[in-house]
This record gives sequence, C-alpha cells and structure tokens, in this order.
Amino acid sequence: MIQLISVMSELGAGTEGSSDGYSAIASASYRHPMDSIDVFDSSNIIKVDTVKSLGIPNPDFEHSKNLNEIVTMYNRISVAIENSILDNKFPVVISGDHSNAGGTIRGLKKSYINSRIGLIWIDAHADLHSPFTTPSGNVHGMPVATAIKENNIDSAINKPSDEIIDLWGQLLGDERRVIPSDIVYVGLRSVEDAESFLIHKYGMGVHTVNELRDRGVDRVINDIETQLDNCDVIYVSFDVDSMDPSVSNGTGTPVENGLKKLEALELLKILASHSKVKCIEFTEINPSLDSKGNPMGEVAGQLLRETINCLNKRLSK
Ligand SMILES: [Mn+2]
Repeated sequence: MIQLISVMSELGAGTEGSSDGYSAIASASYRHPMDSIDVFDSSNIIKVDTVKSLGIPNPDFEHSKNLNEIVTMYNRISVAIENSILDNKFPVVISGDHSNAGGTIRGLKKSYINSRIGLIWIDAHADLHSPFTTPSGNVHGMPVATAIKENNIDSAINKPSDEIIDLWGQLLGDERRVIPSDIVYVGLRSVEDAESFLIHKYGMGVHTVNELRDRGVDRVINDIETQLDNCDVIYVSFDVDSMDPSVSNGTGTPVENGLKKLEALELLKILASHSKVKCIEFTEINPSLDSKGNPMGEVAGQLLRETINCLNKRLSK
C-alpha cells in the first residue's frame, strides 16, 4: 500500500515558496478525484515536522545555508521513511526543496541495509555540490553528494568553516549509501564544472531530453536497467525542474529545453511499474512562482496520481 510522506521544508532552496508544494498538489488533486484520492486521507499521511530557519544571515554558513537545521531534517525524514517501510508501505514523498532527498536516501539505506541502492535522478541539475564547491551555498544542490559521501576537494572553490565541515560530515555519515556509478540522470542540462568532473570520474549515467526524443523512452529505460542491473533497490527522485518552463514557471530554478508533461508522464509510469523501484519523490514544486492559477500543482498532481495508479496496479498483483 502506498503512503504519502509530506516534507514541506524549503531550507535548502535559494527561492522562497516550495514549502507550499504539498498544498498545491493536494488542492489540484481534490479537483480531479480518482481512485488514488484516498492517499490524501490524512490518516494515511506522514507529515514530517519542519524546522524553522533561524533566519539570521550567518557568514559562517555562507557555503551551506541553514545546514544546522538541514541536519535535523535529514534525521526526521530518514525516520519517517524507515517507519513507512517497516510498516510495509511504499513511500511516495512530496517534498519542498531537493535537499530533503538526502534524508530519504539515508532512510532507504537504513531500511535496506544489505541492498545496493540505485538512484534515478530526473532533474535539470546534478545536485552534486559540496560546501567546498558550491557557488550559491544552497543545499538543494548537494543531496547526491551526501549520498555518495563526496567532498570533491579537487574542484574546491570555497573554504567552509570548521562548523560547516562538522555538520556536513553528519549529513555524509560513516559510509557511502550509494555507489556513484549506480546514479543515472535524466533530463540533465544545467551542470557546473565541479559536478561534470564527478559525473565523468565515476561514470554516472546521463540521458538528455534530446536523447530521450531521438532514441525513444524504451531504449533509454533499457540502458538505465543495464546500468542499474546490480542494484536491488531503486529510488526515483523527480524534480519538476526537469520539465520545460513552458509547462509552468512554478519551480525555483527553471531551465529551458526540458521534458514535456507527456514525456515526464511516460517515464514515471514505466518506472512506477518496475519491481525494483521502492520509493518515488516529487520535489521543488513552488506555486508562488506561478503568476496565475496553479499550473505546476495541476501538472505535478496529475503526474503523482498517474504514478500512484501504476504503483497500485503493480502492488496489488
Ligand atoms: Mn534537484
């Protein structure tokens, strides 16, 4: 059975508003009732409590803003994921900013301790920065680096404070949760040199929007299956900025030439039907950046409902 987990923290984002992502999806979904609507039944939702930012600009934290609070969020999200899986549920996470995904990965690794976990990261960005390499200091650009325990000192441009290094170490933990070559990007198109360095160093998979169109989704999915063949568990994280800004402006860091809604839908439906996929996340929905109506909430809501329908079919077999 599916369980929604709502994590409305936006501490890792540079732009305000993604903490309203859950309400944007929920209100869009109440207008389109279908079988899956009972997942919005409040008795079946885990709401992870968020932490307030202290809100005081602290120069010691310029290379990882709100890192103190994000350490707490990682722990809370991890516990929620572990509880959901212990309870035999399939966690579907609706999250504010993408830094929260790092906590989900920690929870998955704790739940599937002896399993090899693959990541399918559907995103315009690689999210591979560390406090040493980040140009912005926004932690939503770092969750994949925390999963692979990577500082990327070779590409360092910053000298983070000792306090940051200590807190960052708490996000990384003692061991790598994911082997870097078990990471596949889909829709990637805004990558900084420091991230590109790691992608090539470790042979991570990259599938662009153009490749998806030229070769077709099926062939790309075949390649992803081959790359993740040795993984037992797959986590799919869907950042709505993987989609084209013409779909909606309702996300903090939009990038041109993204997926169309139907392309995202086809991808998510195939992945939801795959037996190794054990957790799916929707993230970076920011309704405050949509100038009129709730288009991102509508689109993300449709993707979520159709994904849940595929999951329900798969899980009821
Ligand atoms: Mn992202």
